[in-house]
Amino acid sequence: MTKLLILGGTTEASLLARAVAGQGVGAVFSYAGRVDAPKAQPITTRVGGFGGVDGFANYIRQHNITHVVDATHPFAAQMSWNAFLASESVGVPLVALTRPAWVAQKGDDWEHVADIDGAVTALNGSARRVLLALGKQNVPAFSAQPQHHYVLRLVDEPKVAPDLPHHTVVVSRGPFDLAGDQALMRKHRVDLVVCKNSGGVGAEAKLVAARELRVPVVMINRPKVPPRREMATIKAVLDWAAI
Ligand code: 3Y8
Ligand code: NAP
Repeated sequence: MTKLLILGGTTEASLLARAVAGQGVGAVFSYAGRVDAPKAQPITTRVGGFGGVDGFANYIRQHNITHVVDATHPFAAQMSWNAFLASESVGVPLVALTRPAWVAQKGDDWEHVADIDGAVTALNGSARRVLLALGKQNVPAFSAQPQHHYVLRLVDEPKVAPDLPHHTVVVSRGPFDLAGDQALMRKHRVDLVVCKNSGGVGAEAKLVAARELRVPVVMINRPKVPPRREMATIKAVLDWAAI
């Protein structure tokens, strides 16, 4: 009896959940619980951590999971490593539903950095107007560069005011579109974008807007993920799980 566990939090994960719903197979969608009101899914949904590798292994045993689909964001590396190690130890097959990294195109002005610290260092120098599209967890690191005016795009209204002397909070959840991101960057006179190389379409609009407005981008490269089987399409995942 097939029972899928989908590790979610991305556009692709939601599309997979929609494709699986109504197919007569067991399926559970999992969120970390990072935002106040995660998007509703058409299948059973759980919210919150599993409790590390052991917690994950116990979960898939206790809930008779037969297939794990890691459809988390490319930067959710800890979750991906935990799921990979736990699934291996329990002997349950796992695939990752991934999306290719973005590649700079003609007209792009990108500086690649290895991680958040690299992005902070890249902001050395005189005051700029920086669109920080990284979510709330990564904002504190930028207090090391207080000279800039930051436009902080966040999913939820911050409970505590960000520790940045000059900032504007924009509460907005993606997926984002070009017109909206062009308007945002014009309204706030953004002259630098800092973002993660997330790939996919839900966060891409700011890169197209930056290209058109000739705004440079500090692009944070992806962290290392486990050597798991990866698939790029929902059909490939459904075929793999024989759904
Ligand atoms: C809780 C669940 C769907 C999924 C939609 C995608 C697209 C819109 C773009 C910018 C970049 C950012 C951020 C972003 C995008 C999609 C996708 C994506 C980037 C939700 C969601 C959850 C999260 C968690 C959140 C992080 C944050 C990252 C905001 C739902 C809306 C910056 C990543 O406030 C916080 O603490 C936010 C935390 C993890 C990165 C971070 O490290 O802070 N995502 N985002 C998931 C959970 O609890 O398990 O409500 O939909 C999902 C989506 N966010 O079904 O349509 O596919 O990636 N999410 C980044 O890419 O850089 C915004 O602003 O331009
Ligand atoms: P992370 O750093 O890789 O994971 C930290 C811990 O959060 C994990 O060890 C696990 O806790 C828990 N966790 C993460 N994803 C989970 C999930 N889908 N279901 C249950 N528990 C989960 O993760 P993150 O970067 O904070 O991402 C959290 C969520 O936001 C994920 O769903 C991810 O897809 C989504 N997201 C992240 C980003 C991003 O930029 N990181 C962007 C868009 C969406 P335990 O160890 O207790 O099991």
